[in-house]
Amino acid sequence: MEQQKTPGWLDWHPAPARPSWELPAGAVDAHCHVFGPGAAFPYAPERKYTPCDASAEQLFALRDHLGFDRNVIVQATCHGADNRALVDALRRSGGRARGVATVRPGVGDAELRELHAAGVRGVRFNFVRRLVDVTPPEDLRDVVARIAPLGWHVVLYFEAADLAELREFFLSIPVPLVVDHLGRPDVSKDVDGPEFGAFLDFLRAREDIWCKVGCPERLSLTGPAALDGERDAYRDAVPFARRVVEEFPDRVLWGTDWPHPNLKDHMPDDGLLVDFLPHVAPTPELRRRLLVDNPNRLYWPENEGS
Ligand code: 0GY
Repeated sequence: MEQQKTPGWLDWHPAPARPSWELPAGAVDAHCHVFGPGAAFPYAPERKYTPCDASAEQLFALRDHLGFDRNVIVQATCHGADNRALVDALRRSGGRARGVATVRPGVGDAELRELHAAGVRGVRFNFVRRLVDVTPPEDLRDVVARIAPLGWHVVLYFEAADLAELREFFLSIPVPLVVDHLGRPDVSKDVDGPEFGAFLDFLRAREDIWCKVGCPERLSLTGPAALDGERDAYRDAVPFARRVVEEFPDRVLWGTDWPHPNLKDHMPDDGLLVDFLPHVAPTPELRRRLLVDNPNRLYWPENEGS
């Protein structure tokens, strides 16, 4: 049976611009998703939204159009812990995509080995209540114990206001951590204020905490939207991302977040999102680390030094 999209759902941009600058060779889109297609990979019964389809082929066409070499595909909550669409996309990528899965406590070693063989290198723990029923930390510790021997990391999705409560648990996780979307700061607040200061302190607490600095379209309150040729979009989000890139240049990652689940206001042009990047990583050196060196070190370490 066809699954109806959530009312008001915004579909991904059908004709993104080509970026106005050329990405460095080996650039990785380190945060993107596939949705279904629902007819082949039905959305999970426990999902909080039903998206439009966004297939692996469509993701790889965008990759080529924007000038990326590789993708890191993150399991979206609309697929729950059913990683079949993700695994299918990884297998179709010919080694040019790695994945971050969602698994349940008690996941078996055989399933983890199969995910690893497909290219999964991490699991995502989501603390955003509009997206998931949050799993208690003690159950997540069980997952960490199972993935640690595989050399995987944990991707954390949380909102800034929840960091104080979660910080101790996060710092007790004995594998590398990757924070989604700058820890979702409230960008109407001061970049030098206590809330973002607490986030920077968290990043300083361990040298194996990485941070994704994309998604200005989710964080910005002022716009303007990355549409119709706008090359100076989302100005209010810039200082937050730039602060992290400049202090932690060797552990930042960037991704398009295509196909942009749950945007309410507008659907950005992905080419213009790439054009936004030099605002947060202003030099070619910073951009090379952000787009090439860092994601390759984390997701394709076997290529290091080759
Ligand atoms: C993102 C952000 C969101 C959704 C998901 O897995 C998801 O459903 O990640 C969101 O709604 O903020 O990273 O795509």
